[in-house]
Amino acid sequence: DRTVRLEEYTPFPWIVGDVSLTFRLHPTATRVLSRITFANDPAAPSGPFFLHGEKLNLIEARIDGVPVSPDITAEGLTCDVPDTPFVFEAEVEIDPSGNTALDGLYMSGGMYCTQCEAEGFRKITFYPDRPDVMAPFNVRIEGPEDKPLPVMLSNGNPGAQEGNSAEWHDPWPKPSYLFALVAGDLVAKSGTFTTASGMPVALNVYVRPGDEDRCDYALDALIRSMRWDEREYGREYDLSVFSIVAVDDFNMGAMENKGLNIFNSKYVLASPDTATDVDFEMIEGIVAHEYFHNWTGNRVTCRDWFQLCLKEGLTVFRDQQFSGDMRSEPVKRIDDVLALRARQFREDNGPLAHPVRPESYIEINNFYTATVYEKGAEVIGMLRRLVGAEAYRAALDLYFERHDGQACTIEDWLAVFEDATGRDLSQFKLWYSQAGTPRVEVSEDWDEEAGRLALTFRQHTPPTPGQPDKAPLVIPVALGLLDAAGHEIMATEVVELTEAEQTVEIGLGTGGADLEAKASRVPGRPVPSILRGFSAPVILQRQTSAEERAFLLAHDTDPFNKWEAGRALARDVLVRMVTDGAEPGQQYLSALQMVAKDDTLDPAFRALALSLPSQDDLAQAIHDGGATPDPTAIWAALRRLAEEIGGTLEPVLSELYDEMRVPGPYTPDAQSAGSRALRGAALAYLSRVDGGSRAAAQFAEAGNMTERLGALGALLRIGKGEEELAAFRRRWEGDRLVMDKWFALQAASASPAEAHDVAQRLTGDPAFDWTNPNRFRSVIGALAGNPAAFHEPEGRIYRLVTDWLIRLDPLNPQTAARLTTSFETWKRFDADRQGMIRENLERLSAVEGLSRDTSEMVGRILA
Ligand code: DPP
Ligand code: ZN
Repeated sequence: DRTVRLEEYTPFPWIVGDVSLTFRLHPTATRVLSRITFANDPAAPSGPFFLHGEKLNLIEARIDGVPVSPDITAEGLTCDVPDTPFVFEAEVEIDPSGNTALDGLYMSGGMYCTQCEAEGFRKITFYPDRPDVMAPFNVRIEGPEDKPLPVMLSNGNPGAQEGNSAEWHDPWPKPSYLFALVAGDLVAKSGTFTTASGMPVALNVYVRPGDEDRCDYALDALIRSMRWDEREYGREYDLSVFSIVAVDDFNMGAMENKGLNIFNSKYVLASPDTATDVDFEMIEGIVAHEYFHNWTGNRVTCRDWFQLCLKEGLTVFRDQQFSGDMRSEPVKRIDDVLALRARQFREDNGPLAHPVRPESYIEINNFYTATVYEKGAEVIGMLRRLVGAEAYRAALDLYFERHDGQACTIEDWLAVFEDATGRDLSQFKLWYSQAGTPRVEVSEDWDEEAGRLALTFRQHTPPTPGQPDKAPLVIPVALGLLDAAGHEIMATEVVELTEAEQTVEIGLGTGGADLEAKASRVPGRPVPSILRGFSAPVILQRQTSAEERAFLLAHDTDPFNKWEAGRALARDVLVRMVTDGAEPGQQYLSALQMVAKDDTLDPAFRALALSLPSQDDLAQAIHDGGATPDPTAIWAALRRLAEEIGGTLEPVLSELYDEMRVPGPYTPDAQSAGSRALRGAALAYLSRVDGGSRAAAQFAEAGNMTERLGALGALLRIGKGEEELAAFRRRWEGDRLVMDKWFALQAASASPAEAHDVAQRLTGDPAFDWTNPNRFRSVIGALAGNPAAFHEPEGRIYRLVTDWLIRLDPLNPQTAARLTTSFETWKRFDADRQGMIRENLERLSAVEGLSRDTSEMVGRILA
């Protein structure tokens, strides 16, 4: 049993003084020479001297200069060491070319690069590869003799760079997971930044030659992030250089290595012709995220991997704040909630549910999840809402002051808030240990005579694996009140739920209630707007009429709840269409039309209001309602409703389509992107009824990728676009990132009937380079993420996805394991589908030599 448990944490018995590494690069036989000083840590319990190390060929080890013969297992090395401080040296040989797992030192497109989080450093050399061991690093890189490498980088500040070698010194103590090395034929797009205290910083975005003209946006986003962190959090950068490197083969999005961030090229490279508005926005957010880690993650790091949310939840929260500031805050909030529901609620409601701070794991790479990241960010948002913006900032100042240079826990984090605010957070802490999405049921009681509205909240969190019983949580509920004429009579107030059941009284100018309406009103029952801004990551359950939803959609002053009302209307309509064969009602269509036409609303907001709930959302809603969702029926209902909207709203949509055209050269700013999003939404509906004429014309004329891809998607969804697909391919054949879109769009829009053919065609395409994670995800991930295709009734896509996971697992366990989550909702579906899925999961789990990553995931999904 390799289960690692939070309660079993023990500190490392030695203090690492400093670390010197020399890399003699060679594609198949790189030598790594290490020199590490160790001294007993008097504060830690003693234990055997163990260094992690995997797949290392040990050439020689020495202690204080004397050769030693350590015991070596698949996991690391042990040996006898003196009681006094000593120097450990090792020379190991590793094979970067043979490293297909993309973890440790590997090669991507001829360049050397690394990924060490969470436990990749142990594949580079023997080391206490755990985040609570922090040390300054000196690195020397020697290029291959026969083929000098123009660029050789590591963390920190540059030292001597001569001939075929480069030295780097990182003065800031760091854990090994933040180590990075990059070497290859790269070119930089450079800039400078002067910190608030006047320190100049050289900025570089390194890419492969030919990609130089696609770096401007990432560089600009970096500069804005640096400025923002100074202004909003008082955090300055701390080295003379900061670099970002784009790498084509990368398991994750990006990595915050100290001073040398390494990115999946998808999140760096962008030009109007090759990247969409969504790509630009993602690049801005991820550049910011990795930069913000410099303080929340690097200067203050995690004691152990159970504390992952300490850096990730906080850093996601910070990047969300940043993007909200750079763009539209309400639109960003809606986008974040959509993503939270799509990924985290889904996770929380299935076999993979786990707390924001998990208590055990077999493979830590399996816990880089939506729960740790996105729910982790929601928990920070709630904390900020509860203590207020000023106290939040004061607590953060204290956090940095108290814990700079330390490896911390959630207890340290909460203590800072308790000390800064005097608040007791013991009940709030349950958010970190209790899995599952709380349901909050609201009922209301209106007393016309007394002028009082009583809202009764009942909270309940359903059982999750290993946690049958749940305690009540602290839930901040932001509330507002509208009168019957739609005027706001009480602006947003936050009430704190702490009990299983709690009643809040709102007086309408009567005095003595918990909350008071402040403005005068027209007579009649007022309408509450509950959970404004999505003030807590819960499922609000409230019996309301379609009339009231339409009323809130029309009048709510809170943009989130305004959107939410429309979304709920659409969901109700669709659920009834699927389960009772109902027709889309006029009420919904008129409400939608009103929002679409309302030019006082931000186009980006209107685009979101026009979008329909996802297939997956509807499956969950139907399942919650006690029925078995039929994925094909859901797909058909969505198509039917889209046709109805296209037909009924044709005049409005067609006007919008013309009106939202963005003139002039493309710019990725939020306002233009919002107009294009609304125009794209209009086009998608119109294509349902115009035979695709507008989309075909738009495709032919498009001057940017957003419009080109939007048009192509609209065509594919109505079963057209064959010529356009071919033209797109001819134009972009040589461009990996654009070809990923070509693959993904087809996989994502395949209908149940086409799914098998499309899957065969795409996986048989010579350009399906499945060993590249982005390409694998753009085909297999996109098919599995298209519920209509994935669940086609004959189970052929289940089989195909499983076959590909079996093929990928021995090469790249991390990416294979990640994609098993496609199956996490399997218990929602009918017996036939469950049977077919079970068969495939069992087949996967029976594979001989299956990775630890994938077997842990399959085991949990089947449990
Ligand atoms: N620590 C990385 C990140 O989230 C993992 N990919 O930024
Ligand atoms: Zn992160």
